[in-house]
Amino acid sequence: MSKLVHVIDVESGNLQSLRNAIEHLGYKVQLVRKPQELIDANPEKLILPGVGNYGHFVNELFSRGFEQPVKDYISSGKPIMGICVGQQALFSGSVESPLSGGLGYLPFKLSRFNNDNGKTVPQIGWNSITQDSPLFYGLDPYKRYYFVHSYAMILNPEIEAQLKRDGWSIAKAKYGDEEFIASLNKGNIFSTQFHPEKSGHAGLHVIDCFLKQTTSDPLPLYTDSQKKSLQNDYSNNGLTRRIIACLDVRTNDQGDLVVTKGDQYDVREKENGQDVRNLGKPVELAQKYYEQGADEITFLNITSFRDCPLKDTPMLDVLKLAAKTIFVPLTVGGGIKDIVDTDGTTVPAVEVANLYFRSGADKVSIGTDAVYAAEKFYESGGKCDGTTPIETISKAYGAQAVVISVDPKRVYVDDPAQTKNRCIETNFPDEQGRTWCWYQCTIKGGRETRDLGVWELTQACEKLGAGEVLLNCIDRDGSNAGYDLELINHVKEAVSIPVIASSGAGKPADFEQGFKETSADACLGAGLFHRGDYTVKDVKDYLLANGLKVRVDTN
Ligand code: 1PR
Repeated sequence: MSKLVHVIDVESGNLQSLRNAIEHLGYKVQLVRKPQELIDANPEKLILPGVGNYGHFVNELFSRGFEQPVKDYISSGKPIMGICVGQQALFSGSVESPLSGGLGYLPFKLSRFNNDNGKTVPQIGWNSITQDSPLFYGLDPYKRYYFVHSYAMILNPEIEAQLKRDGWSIAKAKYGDEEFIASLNKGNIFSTQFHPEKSGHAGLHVIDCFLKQTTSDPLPLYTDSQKKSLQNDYSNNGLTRRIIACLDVRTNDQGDLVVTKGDQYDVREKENGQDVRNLGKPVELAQKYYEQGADEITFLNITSFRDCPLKDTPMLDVLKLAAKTIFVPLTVGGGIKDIVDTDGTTVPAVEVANLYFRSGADKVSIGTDAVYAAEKFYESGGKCDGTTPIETISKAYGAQAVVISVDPKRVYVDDPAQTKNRCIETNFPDEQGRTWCWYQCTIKGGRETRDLGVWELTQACEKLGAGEVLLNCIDRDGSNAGYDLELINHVKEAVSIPVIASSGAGKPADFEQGFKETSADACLGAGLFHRGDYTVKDVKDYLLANGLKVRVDTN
């Protein structure tokens, strides 16, 4: 059997992770950037991966002349696998980009998920597939797969009946009250809406089955109690409770790249000559957390303001190495902005982000520049000119690739009229008994405060195209006192995109509280994992024992 896999690359996102996954399975990858290359190569197996905007992807595919060669390949009967927007491109269109037609193998249009009952859009997280007909290519209803998308082929009985008549087998998934197509199969065509290359061992197995053409693979023999704990109860719109391990990375005084961790953002030891705390090596720790079951890994370059030629940024190597063996989403933050490189060239933020995506990142997180963008948004009367990093990166790679990282501090006031920013009435008054407070945004890792509240910031950034909020809290950072639940509820009210709770988790019960007392979409921990107080698995076991579904990924 040929060990060469051809992958169509129309330069619309991160293909490095897919390449890593295929290579991990023992195959070689040949990227195909021109239609003639596809014709000349006459591949044995072809993958059509896509991320980001539907119109952008199909327009790239068509304008580069891929339509006919891909159709000819499909007619030849050789296996093809579409991934995410690569699956969507098989349909005739999407309401996301009404002017762009797809390949037309299925005569339906994709639509956007609804926001009903507080459901966040995009769907970001780990969902399961339902089994009401035989499954294919190693899909397993007791496993979880990583979905990240706002548009989907939403199902109804008529569409299902027509698909059946047309000979399509489908695997369905359910997000909130909407059922959609998670995977498709007909003859040599196979596709997934989820990202198998980011779905841990479960996803690697699906890719492996496609590459080996194992169309039907028997399910593992689960015991009844395993089935009970693994099966979806649809309590959280179908998604498991997402646990993120975060690594704050910087160079220490000896010049080594280390994972560090602060208390209220101060990362220096209180004794021992005030050294930068060294908690381990970034790639080793990330790998460890992946094996413990982390659903996502976030790397933050916390000294991004230091000058260094962009191509030598140490985080690029960290990502390249981490992405080789870690098959869950990777986020990178710190220094995602327009920069003037050390040789004087100006590099726009979208190119900085592109370098990270090409190195294996799935999302970039923007801190300081998100604050500047929101300030510009309000100064210009509630709009921007399309040039802020949030806008440029979101347009090129999709909202799901843009996280904003917020570093707020609580500020008490006697009266809400004392600030233009939105206040909350807190259950935790300050020493002076004041019960009104707002959350002030900071920049440069908490070094500078701005006259902008977290409510105002997150609303502006959502409008500009951010897809997710990483919500830190300087007051709680490193405190082990649990999350600031009032802050999380405040931001959840402000936006409809997913919100990641961060800062303060010191024990598994803090994660439970984060999920049960707020509608946080994910909970992040740092210090408790780095110090070895608890593993990610400890946290997940605790959540499961307390009635919250988590992803369990076994090899
Ligand atoms: O402004 O776009 O260059 O991004 C800089 C990024 O670096 C921002 O995301 C900012 O949050 C982060 N950052 C800057 N300085 C620090 C610091 O700690 N001195 N770290 C810093 C932020 C917060 C979380 C931490 C949680 C959980 N660290 O990453 O992981 O608070 O900690 P815990 O579980 O131990 O309580 P830009």
